[in-house]
Amino acid sequence: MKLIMAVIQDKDSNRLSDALVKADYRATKLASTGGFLKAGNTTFLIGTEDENMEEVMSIIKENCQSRDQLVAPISPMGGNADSYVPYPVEVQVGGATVFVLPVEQFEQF
Ligand code: 2BA
Ligand code: 2BA
Repeated sequence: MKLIMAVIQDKDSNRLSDALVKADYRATKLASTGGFLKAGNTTFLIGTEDENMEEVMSIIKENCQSRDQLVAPISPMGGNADSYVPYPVEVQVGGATVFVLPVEQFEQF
């Protein structure tokens, strides 16, 4: 068994959970925050058997898209003025950042 941890954009989270339920996969959604943008994102935990990995990965790929996002300039107040960027910078936020972990034990009580 594997545990898939997928960090995705909030905009894709309903679509992904609907697709997972439709394909009969179980998942847990956690509200999370990106360390860089400091904006909300969604982390999915999906526990599933090894043989389903490929299908789950393609469901994630199909339902999550990458987007460009503007990062607002950070005020130099109290910080280092040398690193101050006075204009918004665009970064590409990926559709999904996925980690796969082996599951040692799975119980439901
Ligand atoms: P349980 O199987 O006891 O699961 C309770 C909660 O535990 C789930 O909430 C989910 O957040 C998490 N969970 C369970 N299995 C998981 C896994 N393999 N990976 C990640 N998280 C897992 P919900 O998703 O709201 O489900 C509530 C109850 O609805 C479930 O109780 C189950 O009896 C039923 N259920 C969930 N998904 C289903 C599906 N695709 N088809 C039929 N029944 C489903
Ligand atoms: P954030 O940390 O808010 O990052 C959003 C996007 O900003 C990233 O997209 C990347 O394009 C850019 N970025 C992040 N850190 C950067 C840095 N130090 N310098 C320059 N640009 C940077 P993604 O790479 O697609 O990541 C989307 C979200 O996935 C991240 O949101 C974070 O929550 C999570 N993530 C990505 N890589 C991770 C990792 N190795 N471990 C844990 N979480 C990760």
